[in-house]
Amino acid sequence: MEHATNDLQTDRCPRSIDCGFHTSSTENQSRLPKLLTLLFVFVVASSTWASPPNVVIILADDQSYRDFGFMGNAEVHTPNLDALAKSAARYPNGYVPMSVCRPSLATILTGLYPHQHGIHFNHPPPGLSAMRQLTGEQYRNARAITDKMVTRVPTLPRILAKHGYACLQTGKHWEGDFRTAGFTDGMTLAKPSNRLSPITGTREQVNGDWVAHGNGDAGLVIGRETMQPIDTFIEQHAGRKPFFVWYAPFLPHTPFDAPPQFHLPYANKNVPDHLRPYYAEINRFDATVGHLLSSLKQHDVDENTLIVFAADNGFRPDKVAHGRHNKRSKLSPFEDGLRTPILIRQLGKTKPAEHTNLVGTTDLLPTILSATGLSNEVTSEMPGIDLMPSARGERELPVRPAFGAIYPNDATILNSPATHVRARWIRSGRYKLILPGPVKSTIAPSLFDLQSDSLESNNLFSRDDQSEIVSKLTVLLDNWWTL
Ligand SMILES: [Ca+2]
Repeated sequence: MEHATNDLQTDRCPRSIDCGFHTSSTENQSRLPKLLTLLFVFVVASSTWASPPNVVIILADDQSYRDFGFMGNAEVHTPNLDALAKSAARYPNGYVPMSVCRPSLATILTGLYPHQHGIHFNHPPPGLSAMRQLTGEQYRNARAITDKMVTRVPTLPRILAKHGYACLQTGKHWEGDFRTAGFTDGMTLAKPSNRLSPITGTREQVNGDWVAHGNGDAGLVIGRETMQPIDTFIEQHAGRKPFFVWYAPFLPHTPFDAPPQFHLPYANKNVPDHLRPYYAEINRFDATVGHLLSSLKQHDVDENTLIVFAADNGFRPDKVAHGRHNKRSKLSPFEDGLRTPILIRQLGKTKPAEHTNLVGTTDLLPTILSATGLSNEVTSEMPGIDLMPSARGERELPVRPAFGAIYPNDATILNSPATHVRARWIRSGRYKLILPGPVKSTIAPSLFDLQSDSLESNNLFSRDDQSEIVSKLTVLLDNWWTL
């Protein structure tokens, strides 16, 4: 783990209080006048009570909304996530705007839709296949151009760091070095790691040069091989300085190589073969969530830590090629790609309850800034809302549609999201409309009634009796973003 040289060194805790915390003892206190002791206790207690919460974002990488125990899946083994959900404000109808890693993660970092932050692709021009022909230096340069896009807009870690938070990046991170997005500490360095592997994000070009694929390089071992950087970071800052942990492990993402113990819960269950490796990887991810929550408890910060959970996009294995996503999940406009449960928990503040109105990952940044007392950093460009009033049980969620757009994995040119769009989608209430174009694709104009057809198998788009709904949703979609 590296530490940014421009890290804010200032401790938010006033020096006098900080000294008191670390040097006070029963013997010393007994020599103090009683009034001074009481004053001291009062000041320390007030400081502890008023200290801003730590923030931990836990992100599943490639997991369908329906592959969690708490979302009703009786086969998949997710005891730690289920326990977290039970104690959290639960939003089962959450959406990401685009069903692939980089644009979705950039939305969580910025609170903006991909057409706003501009990072609507995983790979910059000329695209991944063509980039494999480049030398290592050429590849690095091609990626570096888009690494800088995230510096053009406010980001959650940059805002939190400005207000005195230590901000740790681990796992998936597509925006180059962790410092680019504003983290003060991190694992991803935008350079090849020490071995070739998907789980080090390091691969070999056609000419033999090693390159960082771009999805997190050395940071991708978090969860898969170690949790030490997070444990060390929590230990370093717990009770001393507010901290933010970005935990976005390369899990349950392929490669599906979970050790045997993560297959055991499925040994006697009737799980289809194509789901078993994926379910084992989910169990493995779940165990790391348990580790992280235990670490917070062990350092006595679980009470003053806001935990936010979501998936960056959905995934469901192809029935033949088990390591590949099927056509209706990742990169698609269907529920298995776009929908995710969202969990929000701050013990003593939020209430365990389910909120079924639609929410999105665009809401996470305003929510976290609200919980940390920094709502004044929310800009008028950010479309999301603060979910904390609903999470605290103070207010019902407003009824809103969810929107997004589907783009190809590769960008052909930069700063032109509209020319890449394969389809736009809207969910409003029980209905979902998908409108293809302008880029030619196999996506058909579609209208689904998700209340009666959760698997989106019955396309109502051409039915005469549905034309009014299609018109209404088209207007809403055009008002959201006209191409
Ligand atoms: Ca992903």
